[in-house]
Amino acid sequence: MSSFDYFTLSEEHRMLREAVRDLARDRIAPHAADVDEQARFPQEAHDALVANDLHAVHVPEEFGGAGADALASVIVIEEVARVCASSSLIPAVNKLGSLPLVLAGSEALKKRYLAPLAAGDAMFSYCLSEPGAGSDAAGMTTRAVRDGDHYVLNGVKRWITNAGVSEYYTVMAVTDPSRRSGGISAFVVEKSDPGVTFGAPEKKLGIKGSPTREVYLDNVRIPADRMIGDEGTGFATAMRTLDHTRITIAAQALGIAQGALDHATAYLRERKQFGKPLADFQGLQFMVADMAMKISAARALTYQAAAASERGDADLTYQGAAAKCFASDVAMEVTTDAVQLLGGYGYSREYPLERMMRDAKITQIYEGTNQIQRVVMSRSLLRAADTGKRN
Ligand code: COS
Repeated sequence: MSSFDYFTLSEEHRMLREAVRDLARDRIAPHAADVDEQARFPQEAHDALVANDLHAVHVPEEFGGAGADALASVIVIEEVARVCASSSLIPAVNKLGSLPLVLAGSEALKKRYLAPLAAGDAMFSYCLSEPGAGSDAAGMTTRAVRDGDHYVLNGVKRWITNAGVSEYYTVMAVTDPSRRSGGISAFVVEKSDPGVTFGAPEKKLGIKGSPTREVYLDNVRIPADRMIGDEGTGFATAMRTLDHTRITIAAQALGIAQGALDHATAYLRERKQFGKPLADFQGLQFMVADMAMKISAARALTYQAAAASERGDADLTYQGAAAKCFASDVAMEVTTDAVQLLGGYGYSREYPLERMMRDAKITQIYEGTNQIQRVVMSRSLLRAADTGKRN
């Protein structure tokens, strides 16, 4: 990393980066290959992140958290993803799952659920997608029916990251089927609530250390005060959450890409062919130059979006989508090129590049496919043009 990359970072952010980088190198990287190979939860990373208060830095101080800003979350996720993408989903999904609460929950609900998260006693997952509702999130069918002081939830949520490991779940469900997005509400569901069960772990191409399962809600009866915000506001809360957390996926993509570039440049300096290091071949020099240039652009966009998230800028929807879309495309390109640069060694599971390439792919898909990001960006831009203001 050049000094230019530090240009906009405060002393505090720079120190955070150094601390996470050291932790990732010493406590997370040594297990990354095994976590992937065994498709097992990265418990060592979890424990190291919790011990150093890096598992959910976004939780406000009043609820026992570090109260760190959006750029701090980005830095943590980027540095962890640089060595192990699966492990970076611990801080990323803790933020995704709990942000609806931070944005729209009652004080009582926040106190009850954010404190255990901040203490490292519980993780949070986010349940929006369903078997029949992926990109069309408002097409969900999970129902929440009021029954006195309770709601009764029934349905299936799919592709839920860290399901089964997390204690808490933010669940979006239909409370008024006569309306589309305006009939959706958000709830906190606990793993121990009777009627909550989990499917078998999905067999995935990458991020194998991060468990992805279905969540089954079978007559799950929860107190009505577990609703996040007012009835009918759940979809807007879910979308507002994604505006902030798509930036964490950009950070993850950025970290994966940087990790791949680091390995590739080290390899080019060491590996000799035709009597000289690969680093002396101009064709390969141009490849690493392009990779680094794209990473620098992705980092600038991601950090800028983090600043927009922190300030709550009017164009955050656009910025979050742009950062996620661009950085994830960069991660896919850079990791593919890194595999190419290492040749057979890039393709071998003895080396980390093929894992990074597999891990990069998901960043173009989750928290909204990159096609959906383009829908989000263009709507935001064209709506702004309609009303004559920049949105
Ligand atoms: N912030 C606040 N409110 C928002 C919002 C945002 N970013 N985006 C949408 N809304 C509100 C809209 O204002 C609208 O409210 P009104 O009906 O009161 O005007 C409502 O939500 C519905 O919005 P819209 O009409 O745009 O919804 P669509 O069904 O057309 O869907 C997309 C919009 C496609 C953008 C949305 O479904 C989406 O993001 N899909 C991808 C979901 C996703 O990322 N899934 C990954 C799972 S999480 S790992």
